[in-house]
Amino acid sequence: MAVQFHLIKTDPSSRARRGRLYTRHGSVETPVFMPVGTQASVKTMSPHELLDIGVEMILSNTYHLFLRPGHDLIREAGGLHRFMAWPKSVLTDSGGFQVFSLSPLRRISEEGVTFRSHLSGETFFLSPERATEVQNALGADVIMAFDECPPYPAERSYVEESLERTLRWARRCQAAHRRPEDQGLFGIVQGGMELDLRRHAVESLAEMDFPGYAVGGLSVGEPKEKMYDVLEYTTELLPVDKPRYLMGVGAPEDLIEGVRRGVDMFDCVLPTRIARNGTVWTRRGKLVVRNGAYARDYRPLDPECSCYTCRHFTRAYIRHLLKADEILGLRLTTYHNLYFLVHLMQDIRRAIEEDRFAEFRSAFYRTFEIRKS
Ligand code: PRF
Ligand code: ZN
Repeated sequence: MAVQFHLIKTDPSSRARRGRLYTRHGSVETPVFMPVGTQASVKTMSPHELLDIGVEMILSNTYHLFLRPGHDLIREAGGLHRFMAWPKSVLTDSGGFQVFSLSPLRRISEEGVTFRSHLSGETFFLSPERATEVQNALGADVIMAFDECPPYPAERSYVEESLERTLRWARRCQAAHRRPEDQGLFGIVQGGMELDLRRHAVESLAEMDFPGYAVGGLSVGEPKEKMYDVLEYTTELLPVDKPRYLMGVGAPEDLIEGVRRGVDMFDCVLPTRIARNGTVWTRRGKLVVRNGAYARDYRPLDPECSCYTCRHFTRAYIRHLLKADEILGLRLTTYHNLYFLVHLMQDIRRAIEEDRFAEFRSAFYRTFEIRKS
């Protein structure tokens, strides 16, 4: 079996779960946050640094690696793990979502998606079979079904039509999968904000018996309360013995709300992307270290953080690096943000183990200020 999931315990006061995912590249403690390495690199971080932070699994993208350097090259190099010298687990997203968010021109049919590369302008085609073949060549431990994520808002009739196609595509991915013994193929629940369609998606995918299930189509511009409601409804219906993965969600408060609703895995570009804009998370909320207010602030980014960045450098120094376009500035903020999320998940896991997740959540909100950005 490619991936196995063990549910260790469930929190008595919420739907939070403590588990462990086993892959060919080791075990992953869940709930887990997976940093994003879109182009076979977590921007600015070496594998050594990721290991030092405590990262156990990363995400990479089929869309980008298919276009450059190409999956044949990565297979020839010995697969994605060896190519990028990452010894732990990897998950690849299937490309459907990236085609829709990045490609300047795309046409969708029953067969698949024709699109223009955002790099060269050349025309390419991805289908369930093609996306699965590419992911088989890349060799990630977990691979994703090829899906369509409808925009928000969308007409119910479109969401319905799109979901039926995504469900047919899920079956085609399963049929095309050539490495079920060492790669786990996860199904993706779509259905927009329509609860009955979400139920239909879960029931259809559960029948296909995937080793894990992702909740897609959320965090696409809908209000947070709506996302939480649709997520809660969806996770309630998913098989309890399989891992649940909430795609593309990673703000600290969303990790807590996702875990509370039974999510085991998350990924998001947010920590690494905002870090490169000079924004970091602290126990008190967001801090824009690029701001003039920190020019003479000789405290660490987060005085309560014990990461390498916070043990050695001041806000004033990091601000200077960012203003002077020194690469080290990007590296130090990225390191801190990833450490912050990875350790938030460690704290969440311990709280679940000790039956105090509800208290942990309340304590988090007492100090973490959420502002509209
Ligand atoms: N589908 C896929 N990847 C995704 C999403 C999705 O719906 C999302 C939505 N938040 C992020 N990444 N395949
Ligand atoms: Zn820190």
